Amino acid sequence: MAMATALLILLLATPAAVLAVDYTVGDTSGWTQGVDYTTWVSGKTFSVGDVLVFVYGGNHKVDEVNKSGYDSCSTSNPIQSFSDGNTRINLTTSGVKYFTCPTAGHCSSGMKLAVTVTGTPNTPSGTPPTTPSGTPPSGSNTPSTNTSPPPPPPSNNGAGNTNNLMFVTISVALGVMFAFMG
Ligand SMILES: [Cu+2]
Repeated sequence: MAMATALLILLLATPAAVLAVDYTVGDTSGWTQGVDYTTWVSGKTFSVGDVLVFVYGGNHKVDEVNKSGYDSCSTSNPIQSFSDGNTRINLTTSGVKYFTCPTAGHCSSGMKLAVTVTGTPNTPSGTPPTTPSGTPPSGSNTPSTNTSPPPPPPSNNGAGNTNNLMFVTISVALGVMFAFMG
């Protein structure tokens, strides 16, 4: 029973883990100039466990900055700096995360991103987890009007006794089945 419960919990927990979302910043445009990242962010919900993926060419970089760095497009004090062209930022904490491109003029022309991360991991919306049902599948109930099987004849032969018991059991099962159908 403990095993079954563990399996059930695993099954219920798995979809939540799968729902962690990778967000490619700017979608197909990627991390570049000429994309309005305020528009890109709007309508999206970012949760702890999600990932921001920055895809960009060699003349761009990704700096994670604080709010003042974001507001002023300052490149002097980044929290983290990346230039590998394919940067995955794991959103591990809630709060607002700020990113800019430190290449001269890029941030001030709009290459900046502010993402609000909510504290709870993504859960399926509108679909509450299914609870295990206590009722057995229909049709498994045996009719209560059946006569109980006759006791097997006593026998000193162990093998014969087992065979008789099997025969009686099968006969009764068939009888019950036909009675039930007919
Ligand atoms: Cu840039």
